[in-house]
Parts: sequence; C-alpha cells; structure tokens
Amino acid sequence: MAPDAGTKGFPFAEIGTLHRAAVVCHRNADADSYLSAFAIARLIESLAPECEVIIGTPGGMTTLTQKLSARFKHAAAAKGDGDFDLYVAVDVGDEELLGDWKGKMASSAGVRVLVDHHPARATRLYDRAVVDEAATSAAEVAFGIYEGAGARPDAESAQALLEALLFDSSHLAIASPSGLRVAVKLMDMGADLALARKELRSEPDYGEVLAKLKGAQRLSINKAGDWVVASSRIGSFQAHVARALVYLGADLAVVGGESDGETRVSLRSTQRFLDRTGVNLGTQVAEEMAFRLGGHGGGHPTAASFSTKEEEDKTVEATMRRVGELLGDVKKLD
Ligand SMILES: [Mn+2]
Repeated sequence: MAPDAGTKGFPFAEIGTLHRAAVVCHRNADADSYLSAFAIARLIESLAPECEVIIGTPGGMTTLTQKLSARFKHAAAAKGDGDFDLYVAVDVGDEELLGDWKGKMASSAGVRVLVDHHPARATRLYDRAVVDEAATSAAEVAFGIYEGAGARPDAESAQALLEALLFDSSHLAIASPSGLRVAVKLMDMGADLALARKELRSEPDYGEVLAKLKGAQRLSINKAGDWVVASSRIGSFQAHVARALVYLGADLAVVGGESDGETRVSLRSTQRFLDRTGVNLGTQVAEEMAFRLGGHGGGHPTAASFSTKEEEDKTVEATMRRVGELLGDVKKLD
C-alpha cells in the first residue's frame, strides 16, 4: 500500500495533462461507492475542466444504485474503453472487487489512487491512498478530499454524499462522531436529510414480500433453554425470511427450503444471542451441518447458510437437533 500522504494535492496528477479519468466503484456498486464516486468525479471535473471523467462500474450496480444513478446522473461504464491518465478507486476494499478494471489499472502508466474506508491491504496497485478506517462511509473520505482541496461540493454532490453516508451508517445509527459532523456540514451546504431518507428507500420486491409472509405463516416456535428458536420452510428468500423472524423477536431463526434439487438453510441470530451463548452459526452450525449431511456452507457468527442434496424435512430436523446439542433440549411451543 502506498503511504497515505493526506488529501493535499488530490488527485496527485498534473492537472493540465489530464485527458481521461476513471473513478471506479467496487463490483456491483452500492450506494456509498457510486455516490462517493459521483462526488469525486464532479470534483475532478471542476479541477480539470478539459478532462473527460467517467465512473467505472465493474459488474454493474445494485437495484437501489441503478435508481440513484438515474437521479445522480453521470457518464458511467461497466468496462471503460482504452487507458486513462488517472484512476480513482472508491470504496473498493479488496482489489479483486475492481473486476476487469484491476488488470487495466495494473498495466496502466496513469496515476492510480485509492479512496476508501475499508482496512488497508498490502497491494502495489495504487500510487497514492487516501484511507480513513475510522470513517463509516467512503463519502466521509470523499468529503475530506473536498475540504483538503478547499473546494465546496455543489448542491447535487452534497446531496449524493449525504445519501452515501446515510446508506453506510444505517441511517446514521452507527455513524462515528466525525461522520455525524460531516453529515451536519453537508446539510449546512444544502443537502436535505428528509429527501435523502426518501431517496434511499427501495421498492419492495414482490417475491420477497410473499416469501416473508408465507414464512411467517409456516412458522414453528420452539424453545431451547432460555432461547426462542423460530423455524420455517420456504423455497426461496430463506435469508430474508430468517432475518424477518429475528426482527419479529426470535433469538435464532432456522429457515430451510428445497429448490432445483437442493435444500438451502439460512440461519440468523441476534448479537445478544451470540454474546451470551457464544454459538457461532457459521462454524458451529452451517459448516458442521454441511459436513454431516454433505454439501457446503459457512458464514458469519450471526448470519450463515448451508446447502445440501438431502431433502428439506430431514435437513431442517437435523439442523434443529444440532441447535439442541448446542443450547439444550428443543421444545416445540405451538
Ligand atoms: Mn462503503
């Protein structure tokens, strides 16, 4: 990783020589990545009016980002043609998430800059890095670049940065003190908080809505020790249903279903459940069940899944038995 020399001198290239610049998001760009890239693209355009700037979106964008990109319009390309004099990778984390752009950047003679809030990794891909691991969003880092340049985001860029910050901070619930300060500064510059909340709302997906309601209808309520364990069966959106059951109040949710000759089980628990029981759903349930039944699985301590060729009933029952081994006898309440 190139040393972080602060934001002074951004974009670290001879402004007069810039003809083509690409601000590149991570694969399947989320709102923080795209909107931060949007504001940085605007900044480069104001610093170098002769330079053509595009936003690179390897592998496209999420559904929400597509909607936001129609509101915050900028020339964008999944794969940029030819080489660029300047590359700015935004919110990328792992450089593999640059997709096709990684190879293009690696072989370029152009200046390569990273703007990020993910932990810095060992890499030689970038010439300069502006990374703040304490930032909740890439938008805060992008705002810091504006401040370092003594520039003020235009109204649209300020709005974009506020929406990016809200997106990555669970609507400010997990924002750091410095993130909150940036949010206030953006509002002082004209960004509208109510509008930001509204524009970040995504349309409900009909299939997901039906799956969640059917999942609730087929609910089985169990108790294991002091813990409420909800289980259900659904052929799709298992993860969404499991999350919804935890949201309803279950400490642990086990949701399984068969489709295309495979049974998929999603597991979700609360942080409180993890803290008190120490049960890691990724290693102790998903990986273990994949091992026992044959299949593959894993995940995080409070969110995991596995799939197997075994049939649905047997799979869910075996998973509940595993829960019993870890928590004590499972008693059905309904
Ligand atoms: Mn981010």
